[in-house]
Amino acid sequence: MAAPASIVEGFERSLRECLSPFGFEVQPFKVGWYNAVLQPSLHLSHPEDTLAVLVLSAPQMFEKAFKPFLKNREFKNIRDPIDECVAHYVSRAVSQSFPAQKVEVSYDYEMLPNRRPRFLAQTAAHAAGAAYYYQRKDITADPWGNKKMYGVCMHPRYRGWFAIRALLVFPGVGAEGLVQRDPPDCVPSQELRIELLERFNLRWQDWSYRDIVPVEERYSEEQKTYFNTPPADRLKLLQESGDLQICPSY
Ligand code: B12
Repeated sequence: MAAPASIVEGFERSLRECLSPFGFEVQPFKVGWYNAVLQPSLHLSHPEDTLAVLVLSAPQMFEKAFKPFLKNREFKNIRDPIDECVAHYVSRAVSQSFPAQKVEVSYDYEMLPNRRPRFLAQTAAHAAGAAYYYQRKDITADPWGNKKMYGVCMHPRYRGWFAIRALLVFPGVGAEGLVQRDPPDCVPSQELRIELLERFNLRWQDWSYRDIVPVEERYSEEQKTYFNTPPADRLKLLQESGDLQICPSY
């Protein structure tokens, strides 16, 4: 069913109002834009005009959402604290904004039974116009031979200092009024694209791929320390900094 442009704008506005104070960005798009670049086995099984919204985390998410989320909370069966935090804010935004609307929510870390991701976050970011996805095939003469080189998205403001967190699909809501725009190409030269893919694949731990071009905002030192800590030690780090109380039964 085609929804008037004002309804789609209203959906986007309510989500933005719920999520942007916590350091998230939302970007609406049509399922068909995503499906158009993928083989049928990877398609989202909805009509091409169906409204979808991509949720990204900006650098401030750590301070605005994650740290307050941890305070006064006791964890029992904790998985990944960041994943739990994102799921908390996204599901609350969905239930507050759309109490009577069916919304399918997928997170970046969720896998299907065939071990494929539930959605390809980078392809969605590019198709939605949110962040340019630089792939090996965008480079005319690459120097890598048979080596597997993964692609990387660059955000127009945060460059590499962001993550793609969730996909919302609104079954039955048509978004005919949306117009597809290319994401800004902030790494236009071949030399820089080669350097970007090398940094992302060969030394992503030094963070330098995120700064390949000048950036407005980065992760704080505290956030970098958190992500530099092996996942198994992160709970201990949060406890030591006083940000998290662990439930004694854990
Ligand atoms: C599995 C996975 C990994 C695996 C494998 C990586 C891979 N790309 O396959 C491993 C463990 C190695 C990994 C590592 C990392 N990862 Co990882 N990973 C993922 C995950 C969960 C799925 C990626 C995947 O399987 N893709 C499947 C492959 C086949 O897709 P593809 O290569 O893009 O191919 C498709 C496109 O080419 C498309 N296509 C074809 N033609 C066209 C044309 C156009 C125009 C477009 C847009 C698309 C398109 O069709 C192909 C499929 O048929 C995603 C989250 C997600 N849900 O997507 C995060 C993700 C890609 N990882 C991410 C990151 C940051 C990392 C790490 C830096 C570690 C970290 N988390 O900090 C490292 C860096 C890589 C490295 N050097 O090791 C980020 C990337 C963010 C960004 N700016 O791009 C993501 C998006 C997670 C997130 N929450 O933001 N990762």
